[in-house]
Amino acid sequence: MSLSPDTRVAVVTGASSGIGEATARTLAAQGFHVVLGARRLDRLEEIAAEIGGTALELDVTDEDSVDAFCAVLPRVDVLVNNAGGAKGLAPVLEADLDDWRWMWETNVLGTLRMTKALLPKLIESGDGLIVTVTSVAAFTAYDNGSGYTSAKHAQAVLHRTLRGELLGKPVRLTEIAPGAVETEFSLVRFGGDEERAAKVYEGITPLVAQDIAEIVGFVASRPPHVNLDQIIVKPRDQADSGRFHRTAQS
Ligand code: 8X3
Repeated sequence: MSLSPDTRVAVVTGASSGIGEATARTLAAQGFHVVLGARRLDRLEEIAAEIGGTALELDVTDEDSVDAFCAVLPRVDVLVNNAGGAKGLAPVLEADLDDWRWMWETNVLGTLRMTKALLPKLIESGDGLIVTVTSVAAFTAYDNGSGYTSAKHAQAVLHRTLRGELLGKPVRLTEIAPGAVETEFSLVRFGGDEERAAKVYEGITPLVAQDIAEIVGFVASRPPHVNLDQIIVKPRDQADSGRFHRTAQS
């Protein structure tokens, strides 16, 4: 990857759709060279071509994949830890260990792997920024959601810990905790069941990926001394995880 030395580089994980894709587009429009990482390379390449970025295959659950991805980055100014998600909705008694493993691998260890690998470059940039997309599930526990809520709590605590550990270093840290955003999130959670996924957003006006991307863009365009620590963002129709005002559907 050959870039002019003053080109600022933003890395976005999970960039092939949803919040990741919208964030990649927003940061590119702000002048960053965006490196998009995800497993679906075809889709990633299309987006990268449209925004003048670079598409690189990335599986945040795989150490070798993370190493290969990070090795080719000449510099990193912004890291957006967006890869992750939920699988299943089950009481603890019926917890599916494979679903838990997937959620902890993607949300928690994925964020750890990427952050660990890129911290030296973020520090070296002189004004690094790490944005971690957690969830309202990082603040509450809800019935049948323990795999996801525990993973999001852990991911958030990892991110929040860095705020203290990096004091004195030129790196800012922002946690964005969205509520209901209509993306592939629920489709993944319910194993591709479109009807069940659509019900999550029925009768409400959910957030869309662009709403979150614009917040990342705002955060990334603040001057170096301004650190937005935590941003919780929900649809007006949502008071908390699982607590919505829904209008009746005809
Ligand atoms: C997902 C948030 O409110 O849709 O991260 O469960 S919510």
